[in-house]
Amino acid sequence: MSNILEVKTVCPHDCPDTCAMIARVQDGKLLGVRGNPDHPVTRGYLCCKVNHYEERVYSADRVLYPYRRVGAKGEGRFERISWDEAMETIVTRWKEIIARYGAEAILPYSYAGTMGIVQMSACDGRLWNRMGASRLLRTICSTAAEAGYDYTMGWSGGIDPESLTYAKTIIVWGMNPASTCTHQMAILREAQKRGATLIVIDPFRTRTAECADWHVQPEHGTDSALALGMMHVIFRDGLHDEEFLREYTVGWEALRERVLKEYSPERVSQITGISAEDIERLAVTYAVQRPSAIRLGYGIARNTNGGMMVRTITCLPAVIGAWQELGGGLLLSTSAHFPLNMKAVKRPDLLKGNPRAVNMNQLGEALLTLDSPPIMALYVYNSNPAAVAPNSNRVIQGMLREDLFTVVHEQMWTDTARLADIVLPATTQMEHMDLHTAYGHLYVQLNQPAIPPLGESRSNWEVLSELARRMGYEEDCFHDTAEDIIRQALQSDHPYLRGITYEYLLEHGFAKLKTPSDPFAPYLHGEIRFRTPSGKIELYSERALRDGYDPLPAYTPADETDADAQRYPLKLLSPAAHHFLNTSFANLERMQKGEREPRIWMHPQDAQARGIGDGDWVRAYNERGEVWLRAVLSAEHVRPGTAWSPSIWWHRDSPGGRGINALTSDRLADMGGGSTFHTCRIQVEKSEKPSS
Ligand SMILES: Nc1nc2c(c(=O)[nH]1)N[C@H]1C(S)=C(S)[C@@H](COP(=O)(O)OP(=O)(O)OC[C@H]3O[C@@H](n4cnc5c(=O)[nH]c(N)nc54)[C@H](O)[C@@H]3O)O[C@H]1N2
Ligand SMILES: Nc1nc2c(c(=O)[nH]1)N[C@H]1C(S)=C(S)[C@@H](COP(=O)(O)OP(=O)(O)OC[C@H]3O[C@@H](n4cnc5c(=O)[nH]c(N)nc54)[C@H](O)[C@@H]3O)O[C@H]1N2
Ligand SMILES: [Mo]
Repeated sequence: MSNILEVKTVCPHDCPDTCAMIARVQDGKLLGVRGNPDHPVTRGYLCCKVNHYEERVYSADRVLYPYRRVGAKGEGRFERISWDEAMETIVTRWKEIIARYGAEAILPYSYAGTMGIVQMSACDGRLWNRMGASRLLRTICSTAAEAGYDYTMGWSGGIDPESLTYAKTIIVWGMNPASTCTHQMAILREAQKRGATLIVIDPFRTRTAECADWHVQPEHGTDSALALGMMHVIFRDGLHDEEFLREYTVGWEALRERVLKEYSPERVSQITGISAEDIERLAVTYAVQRPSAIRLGYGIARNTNGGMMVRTITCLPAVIGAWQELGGGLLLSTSAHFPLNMKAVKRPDLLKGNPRAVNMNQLGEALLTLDSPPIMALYVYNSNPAAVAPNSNRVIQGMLREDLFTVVHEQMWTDTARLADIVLPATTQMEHMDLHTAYGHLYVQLNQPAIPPLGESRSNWEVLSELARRMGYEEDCFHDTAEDIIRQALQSDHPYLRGITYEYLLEHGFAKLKTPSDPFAPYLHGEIRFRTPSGKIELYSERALRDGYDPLPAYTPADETDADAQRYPLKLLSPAAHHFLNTSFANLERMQKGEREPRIWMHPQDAQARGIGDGDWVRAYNERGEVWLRAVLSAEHVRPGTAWSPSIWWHRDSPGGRGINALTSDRLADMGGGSTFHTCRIQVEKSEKPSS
């Protein structure tokens, strides 16, 4: 036993929990990981995905060496090359492309494969800023929600999840924490044990809904109406907090007038499918059984009306003055509370000029249609766009362009890596160093490497800083080590970071921000003004008006005009699968067993009308593509007209060779350039499963 080392690591994946892990290592081999019992949010356990991290680290799908494509594009035939040859090939091609088309012809594509300050943030900034490459708008996940929240609150800082145990009413709205962040779920369950009523608002009966005291199941995309109906009842019955509204908000009287006139429980019932009595009960519970908190997810925002839904829901706490109580308020994200020195990390000062921006939700379109200059080189890391971006067929068609030079830096032979010209091997979190903040708690954490890099793998920053040097960029920052970047990130006079140094984190692994209270209730202390132009919560927003939106919260139906509702009558939601993390983990046998098969939940009424029985294979299709899924029939889980498919299976592992995003649309949300995965129309028919 004595030669087993324990190393403090951090889960790097895109999840609010950002767990503190302890890796067990023997002779340079990872034996396993466990949750750090000292971390107040991780609490000594990990989710089902990360619990067997060694299976991911040593997966047969790992990319271990640099490769060059030898077959046709997308055929998947590669030969090993040296790092030196790979780097020279890339730099030579980039220089040619820059000379002929300009640097905007190069597009980096990345998201949150790791959320580290070094391996994500520094990598997303420095080189590409210096180069003047096309800027990637990283909009696939959170920007619609953040934009909606911002109109109301002026930024996105929410309450400390650890304060939720003080709440007596918690509404989990458009979020499925039992699957997407199990440690937030533990807090909600603790609150329930202390007497809180847990209400889940979701068109699907999720695992979270099954843990709730009450599942409110509205028609998909109608949540703004539901929130406005709640406000109607609250104002009508005098349950609003007039003192708070007068002091801290703008436009409350206009809002009151609107909801009293336009959003009666009867009308809202017609829109949402929730009975008027339930709307009344929901409103009264929320307003009276205090403190009241809302845990709002990003899932709900991935709709064509997602920004307005979030904008509207975010107005509710102000109406009842919920921000003034410990345990009250709203949590979308905590990430805005971390005062790291991100300018030093990302180096926006290196950017000269104003390169064009490409929305990552429209990658296929960009590759196929952008001109002056066209995209001639794509550099992918921390993401698997062939499978995660909407409208996959279009993305794949774009990546198959013969004249496009694609480099993919990956840990795994993903659908995207197989479409590359050059594939580079990436280290996992067990093999590199990083610093982490979180979007579901307030701890800063340091990840130390537990094992040496597998094969010839290298970290993102090692590769991108070397590419920068080989490009001839002479700035000092391209000589920084991971430790240098971490020290720069922590360099700040902000009181929240007092005592949180590199040395402290080396020893302790994590530290909670030194906020004025713990648990942190950001609007209880008077030192944070609301960050809107007026300094108040803007129920009426001049900014929204200027940007072309209704200045008041409103119900805007999901706009589904791109599909013929006759031909594609079913609404498809394809949110996070319990055992996968987007496409990460979806290649591992243990996780595939948990998820069983690509599946679609349907209402028995919709199935019967199509001759589909429980367990039948179906073909789901629209004008963008087709996928095969196993039908699960349930009258409790979905309303008639809606279908639900947990995502994201790899194309490689999907019958017919296409996963769910062959169906989803690359149309943008109403705000923030966000994705619209859940505004998707399909038709479904019974069909044999294709053999491939
Ligand atoms: N196991 C697992 N965990 C994950 C992920 C994963 O893929 N798997 N992904 C990670 C990432 S990147 C993110 S961003 C988060 C996302 O985590 P969540 O915010 O929980 O998002 P989703 O699970 O995508 O969607 C949540 C719910 O939104 C519902 N929804 C969709 N449209 C509407 C609507 O109009 N109204 C309402 N009320 N609900 C709606 C869906 O039915 C779904 O149950 O999870 C992270 N954690
Ligand atoms: N239908 C549907 N589609 C969705 C969603 C949905 O709910 N429904 N959710 C959307 C959301 S919320 C998001 S955030 C996106 C997520 O999209 P992505 O961020 O692309 O998420 P992953 O599928 O986890 O892919 C991350 C990839 O990064 C790689 N990686 C991890 N660490 C490193 C590293 O250190 N270096 C390098 N080079 N690579 C690394 C992993 O191996 C993995 O292949 O997907 C979106 N797509
Ligand atoms: Mo996400």
